[in-house]
Amino acid sequence: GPGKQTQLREVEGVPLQAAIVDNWGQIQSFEAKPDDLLICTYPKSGTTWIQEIVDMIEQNGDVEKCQRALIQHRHPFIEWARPPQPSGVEKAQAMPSPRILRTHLPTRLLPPSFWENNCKFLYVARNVKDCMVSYYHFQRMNQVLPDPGTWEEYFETFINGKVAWGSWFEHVKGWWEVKGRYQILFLFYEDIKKVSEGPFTTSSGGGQRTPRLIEGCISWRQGMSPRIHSHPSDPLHSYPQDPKCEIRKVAQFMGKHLDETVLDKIVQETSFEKMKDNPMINRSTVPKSIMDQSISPFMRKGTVGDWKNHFTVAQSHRLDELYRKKMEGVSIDFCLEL
Ligand code: PPS
Repeated sequence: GPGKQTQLREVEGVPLQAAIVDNWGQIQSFEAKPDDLLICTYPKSGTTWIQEIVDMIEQNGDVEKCQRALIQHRHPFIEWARPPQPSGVEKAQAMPSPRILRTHLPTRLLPPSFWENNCKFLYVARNVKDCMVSYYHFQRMNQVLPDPGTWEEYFETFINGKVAWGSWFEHVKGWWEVKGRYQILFLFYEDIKKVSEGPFTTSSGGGQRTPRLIEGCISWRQGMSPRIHSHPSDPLHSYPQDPKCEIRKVAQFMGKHLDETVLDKIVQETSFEKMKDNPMINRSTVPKSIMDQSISPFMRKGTVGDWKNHFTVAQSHRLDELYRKKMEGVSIDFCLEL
């Protein structure tokens, strides 16, 4: 609530929790290894979801093995710090290779050794409006992040990048721009969501997926689809009508070949409904003094388009304008067929 003792501090203009800033030297000197896979997200963009998908792939669909630890402990969170507990860096150092790690850091704050070692990066982006809504509710319930204030107040804070881990625009843009130079699989929450909702409907039957342009968020999906950057010889090029498409891409990126039955199982086990009831995922063991889930559950709604229940028409237009401005000049090939 409003009594929360939680001030963010800035590193190069990016607000972060104070404990992270206090540990900044250790974070920046983190030694990545060439076989590390780093899960990268802006907060509330599907981190937990992709973590469970990645773990299910890693464990060949063995649900019991995925129950071995709380999800927040399975993949060390690089910048995490809460003394006297071991930091994210220390947890990663104690982990055997090949390691799967995670971060919310924007590209310019990433420990340089990740670039130097040409690590694999798995990035998940989510529509800015839904992301804002999710973050707002998260800050209401999370007692170690600042109180969000009213929705109107939060809107300003968020668009000004004054939330923990900074600007959504800078984050997505930064990771998108390094895409061609590093091993990055760039995914979208909305695409993975299509997966768990079952088979796609086709508009033309001509092998095209239904346009996934999100109404009211004009620039979002245009041109940002990974498909347009693939080469015809790339097995992912055809973008088949396949509900397991995104999960298969992740497996392929991880160098894993899984049977169709295993992929089907992963689709089922990583649905919002399943994950919401999974005590190793839903943060039910986190004390109320850190997350008060009576205010808003960690596994809140898991839908696309909840922003329509929060944004005024004016706010939506303002954000569309801002989106155009902020994302202008980004070297994205616009996908005109959408
Ligand atoms: S965090 O705290 O930054 O790690 O949060 P993160 O996991 O990135 O994002 C939380 C939002 O992702 C939703 N979520 C899911 N959606 C669909 N399917 C599955 N399986 C799933 N798992 C998590 C979660 O509900 C949060 O979104 P909102 O909109 O708040 O419900």
